[in-house]
Amino acid sequence: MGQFWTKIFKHKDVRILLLGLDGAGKTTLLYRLKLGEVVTHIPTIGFNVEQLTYKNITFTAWDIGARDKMRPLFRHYYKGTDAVVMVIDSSDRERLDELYCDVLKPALHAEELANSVFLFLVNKKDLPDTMNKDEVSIKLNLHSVKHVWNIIETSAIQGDGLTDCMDWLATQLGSSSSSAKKPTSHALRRTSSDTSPSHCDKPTEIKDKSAHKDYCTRAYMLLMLLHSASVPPVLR
Ligand code: G3D
Ligand code: MG
Repeated sequence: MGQFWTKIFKHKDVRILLLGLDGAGKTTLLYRLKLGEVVTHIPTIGFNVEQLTYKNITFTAWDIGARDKMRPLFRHYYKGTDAVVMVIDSSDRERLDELYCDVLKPALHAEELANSVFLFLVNKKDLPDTMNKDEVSIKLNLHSVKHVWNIIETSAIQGDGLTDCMDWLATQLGSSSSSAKKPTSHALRRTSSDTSPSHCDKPTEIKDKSAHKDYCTRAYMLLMLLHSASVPPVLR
């Protein structure tokens, strides 16, 4: 019986890359998955790497330190990655823009990650007044992502949502090698403004807000002009 199942479900090794801003909960997540407990640690300098086995799959998870000086080094860890797990602090609305420009956009445009699946974790959901997955999807414009992707709300501290994460990864990566999947032309498509990470277009939702503000300013100025034109010069 044991041999039968081993033959049916061949053992697989997959490589997972944990990305996100510093403080999002990557290291907490890694050790919660590995050891089933929260480990007190200092901010990651360099990287942590751990292996965990789930449903006949050995996940080698790389957790890369994400302080801003480290971020240009992320790309050195891209090669051979089957899944990117992007950890997002749901209590930190202020830094979504930074996450998009420094971490998400470079990863989505990297040729080495064109065949990788992306799992977005909306972490720290145990805290009050946090963003939910719909808000994060809209703000990061995830619906335009051409990779296979999913978004799950988690609490690395309490362990909520982590089984769903592992199940989704096991389903995506377990059956056939993700590196056997053909890259989509969309995943590799670049526009001229995309070629340099220093030219970061904000996500649509954030862009729309500034466009709206611009529109309001122009409308207000036009009204003022019309108003001043309609007042007889003698009264001005
Ligand atoms: P990083 O590896 O992405 O840089 P860490 O992030 O794992 O070091 O976590 C940064 C801080 O966030 C840690 O707190 C950690 O305990 C906390 N944290 C991680 N995940 C969660 C979560 O799901 N819920 C809550 N409430 N906190 C979380 P400290 O205080 O050690 O800085
Ligand atoms: Mg860390």
